[in-house]
Amino acid sequence: MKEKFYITTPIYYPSGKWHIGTCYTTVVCDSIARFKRMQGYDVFYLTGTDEHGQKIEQSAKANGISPKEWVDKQVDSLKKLWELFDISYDKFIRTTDPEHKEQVQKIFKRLYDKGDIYKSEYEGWYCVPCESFWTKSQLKDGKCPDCGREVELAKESSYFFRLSKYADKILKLYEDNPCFLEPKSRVNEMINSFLKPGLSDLAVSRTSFKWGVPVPFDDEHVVYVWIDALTNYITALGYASNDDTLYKKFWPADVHMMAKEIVRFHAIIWPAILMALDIPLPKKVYGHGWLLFDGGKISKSKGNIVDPVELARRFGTDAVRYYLLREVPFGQDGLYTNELLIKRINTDLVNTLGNLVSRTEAMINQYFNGILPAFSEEGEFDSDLKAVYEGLYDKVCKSMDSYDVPEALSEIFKAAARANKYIDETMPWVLYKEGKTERLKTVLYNLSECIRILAVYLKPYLTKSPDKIFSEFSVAENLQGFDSVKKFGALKGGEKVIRGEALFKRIDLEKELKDMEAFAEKQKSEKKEEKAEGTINILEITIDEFKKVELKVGTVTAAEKVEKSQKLLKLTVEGDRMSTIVSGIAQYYTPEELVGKQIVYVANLKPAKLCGIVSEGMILCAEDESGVTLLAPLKKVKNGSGVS
Ligand code: ME8
Repeated sequence: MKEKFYITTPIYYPSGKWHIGTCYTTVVCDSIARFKRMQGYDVFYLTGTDEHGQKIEQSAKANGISPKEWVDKQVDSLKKLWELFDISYDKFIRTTDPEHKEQVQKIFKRLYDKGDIYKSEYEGWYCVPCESFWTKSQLKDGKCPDCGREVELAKESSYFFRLSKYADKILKLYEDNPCFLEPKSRVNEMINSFLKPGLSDLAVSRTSFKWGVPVPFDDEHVVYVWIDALTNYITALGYASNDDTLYKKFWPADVHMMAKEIVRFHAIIWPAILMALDIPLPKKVYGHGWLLFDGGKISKSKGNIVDPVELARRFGTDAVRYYLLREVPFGQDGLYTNELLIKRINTDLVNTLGNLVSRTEAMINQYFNGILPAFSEEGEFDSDLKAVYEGLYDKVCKSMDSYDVPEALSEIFKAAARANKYIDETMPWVLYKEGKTERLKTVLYNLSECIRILAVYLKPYLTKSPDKIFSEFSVAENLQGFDSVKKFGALKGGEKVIRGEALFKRIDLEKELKDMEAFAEKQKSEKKEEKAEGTINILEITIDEFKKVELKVGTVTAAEKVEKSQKLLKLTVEGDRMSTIVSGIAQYYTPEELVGKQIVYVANLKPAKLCGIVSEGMILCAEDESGVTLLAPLKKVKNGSGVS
């Protein structure tokens, strides 16, 4: 029976803004899944989407559609992206799948019945975009430590998971099983930042929004993100369903792969949930680094988006996949820049691989009419070349066993470079000139065999080029797998070799960079326009909502600059009562200009302190590129008149 291998990506939030960073884990996992399949494993590769929560509910509302319609649209676009990048997942789970919802309810009930979930009250600082509660000490300058936005103090009735009970067990898990969490640096981070300070019980339900899996025995609550999301790794296999065949076959997972920001959930909360359910733990949690862009994580919240579809359109999916897999030192952060991408393509794919293939094809066509000669006579440099290729399997497997994809690729490209060196060493054109035909045959045979072997090794990483190579060198199907690469010399000779188009086209760095920059600028301005148009939709409010805003006309009776501020003026406004209003219009009006003027202001705004002054309202202004101008009635009206 085949050995099984179960690998997962995180399930992605259907934000609709997919960027090159989003693709990272999925492409890495895809290459591992493909590699394992080639090794003969029975592989199950799971990915999917995490579709519940307040943020989704809000996005859908802002776009005037139901949450389900919103997520359907986003999931559709994500699936198209995975198709474009040839992602060979075996299942795409959605947390809105009816089966998943039922399974989550069963799991929640099981944990509740066991006493590992209990009801209490939660208070904390809540960041809406991140859907995260933070303790005061976790806040950064009073703001969300993840995205830097405002947080609000929130309190609500909640069900809690007894996470605290599992702290020692998790520590023991790391001790007994040093390979459970990798890279090793993440273990120290978990111990020092979370386990040692002590774990608090975890709020696992919410009443503040409705878009989630209902707690089966309490209508007021929906299951909050982590129990709903993390359990996807077992519900996808049918755990707690009528058919758990896949669960029995594939659980425990061989590896959960994700970026470092969610390691805590996978290396602490997830094992604790599994311990509480009394089921085996995954063999490994791997927290890789981030793909960085302009010094920050490419992140949906921060808006630094690099469009993977556009990159694939320009350079092809093989090139983008290769960049992702090769450039980021595994486990560490890596940088994305247009320049690095182009240089990688030109250096490795064009110079090393592409050149080797096109030179060899050209020589076989020129010297032997496009028919691969058979191996003829052994010569200098051959044994060294063979040794490199025969030693490759162990090296690549060793790297892939530790999921070090860049290292595996580095080994493969070292072998490609060795073959290029062999051309320089043997100088086939000189052999041809000197009529050393037998030696020339061997050299071209050896080069073709190297190319075949390289194509086999590249199959998990590049999904198009290896097939092109096989077809150009007429490589039989039984010579396209790992069985055929451990020993050099499987090609027979006599195969037809055609001169194909270049596998990868050389990119003019400067020209392409300029073009990419111009494109990015254009995209940025189009996005701004879209946003502006979108704002009209997003800000739709009902008449009743509008009526809540009390707009009044008042006269500015006094005005002065606010000390220590360039922008603020303190105004005394006489409406139906006297109000102090601090307004950011000092760049546009002097205090003197304002006194005696009638203006329109919001009279029922919650007072707020600005530079130590309590402001009781807000002046209305119009704003365009030329600056700001106050709004006023066209003729003088009674102070305190309403505006409708
Ligand atoms: O966190 N570099 O979903 P998410 C590398 N739904 N990887 C990146 C990346 C970058 N710049 N940006 C995103 C969630 N990723 C939860 C997960 S799992 C039970 C629930 C990848 O859409 C990386 O794998 O925010 C990261 O962990 C994941 O996207 C986060 O995706």
